[in-house]
Amino acid sequence: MSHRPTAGTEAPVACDPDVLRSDFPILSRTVHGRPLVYLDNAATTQKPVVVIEAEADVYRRYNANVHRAIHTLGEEATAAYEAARAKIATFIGAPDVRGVVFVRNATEALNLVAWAWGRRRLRPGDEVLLTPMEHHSNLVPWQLVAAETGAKLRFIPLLPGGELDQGALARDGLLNERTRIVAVTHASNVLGTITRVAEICAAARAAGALCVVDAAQSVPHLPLDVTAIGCDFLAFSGHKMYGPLGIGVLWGRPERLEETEPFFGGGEMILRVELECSTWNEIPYKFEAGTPNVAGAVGLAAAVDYLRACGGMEAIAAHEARLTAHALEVLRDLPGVTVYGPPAPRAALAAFNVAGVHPHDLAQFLDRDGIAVRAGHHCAQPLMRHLGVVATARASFSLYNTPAEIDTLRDSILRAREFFHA
Ligand code: 7TS
Repeated sequence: MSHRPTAGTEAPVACDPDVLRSDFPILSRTVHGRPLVYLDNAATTQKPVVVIEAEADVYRRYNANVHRAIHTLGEEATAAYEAARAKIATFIGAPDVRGVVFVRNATEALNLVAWAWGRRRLRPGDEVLLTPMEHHSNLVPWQLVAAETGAKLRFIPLLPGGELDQGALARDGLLNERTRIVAVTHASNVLGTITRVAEICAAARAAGALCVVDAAQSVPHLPLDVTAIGCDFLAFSGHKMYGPLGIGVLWGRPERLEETEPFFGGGEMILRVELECSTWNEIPYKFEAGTPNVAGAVGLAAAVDYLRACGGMEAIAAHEARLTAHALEVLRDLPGVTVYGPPAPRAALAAFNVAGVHPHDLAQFLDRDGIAVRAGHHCAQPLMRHLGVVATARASFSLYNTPAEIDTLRDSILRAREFFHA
């Protein structure tokens, strides 16, 4: 009997990487003659065969444009696309499927909010509250919109250990009558800091501000419920949660989406078009101009099924918490290694530096051993400056990683230290 979970399996299985690994064809390849140790999951995760097949199946059996065709293929494609939307709504605890807008990725979702809501509504003197640990995709769009509108960016400070100083919201008057938007990451892609977003959203709402959550690093790893969080908008990418590249989600509270103007104009987002003006389709279609990534959405729905079949997000989070604890212990024990970020609870990643070895050199050395980590500024340059470094290495984990892989990483780092005479 196969222990491999299949999409839609009713009885959940525990998240056991030794069993699940065989669902990921890429994990059996070698790199430079070594078994691949893939520890760059915060950049993108690998895809289980059920996701690859679900996407291919669209092209094999029912590829057609959606919401346009009367023919059978068109109807099947539309049904699968809308079923994917409903599945994702359930997965993130959204009571109303109309809140799920398909986009390309978290970056597009955040830009949509910044441009379509922010640019239209922000006025000179209004404030947008962010954190210094935002990924550039939840920072640069707000900089652009602030420059256009005269709004001001302010930042919730970090504590020395890497936690967010949420007390500063009230204590330092950061959240005040001028605050229109609070946009924060749920989980930092560098520090691993988990933000207490429900608390921030409650405070933002009480102050009359909108709350935007960048959930790119939390949706793939933690149980998450938009209703419990109480945000207005939430953004994430399919490719970081075992789904295809090029599909992502903006979830919006339906009343917020209703009041938001479209971002792109084009096919399917309209109700009626005159030569001089148009009216808009209902949400979420108002935000889905042009032919969408149908196969991507269907693949993402298969990824959601797969996460459930792997035991669900509680089991996955527990497995990844054990892995992260092991990694932190192992890395902190190594001579000359600095690990960044707070203690648990934290996201399933560890950014670190090895004294005397540039992170790019380290990543290249590790790659020769078949180990994939990321090195660089992780699209968080202000955070690098805050940490006083130009770059770090980062190992990031997922449901298919094992403690043995972290031990392989440790051994390779030790060899790198010798090689570089560090
Ligand atoms: N927000 C966070 C917190 C992220 O970590 C990332 C990507 C994004 C937004 C943007 O996601 P995208 O899918 O739109 O590109 N983070 C990373 C990373 O840490 N390494 O590569 C991409």
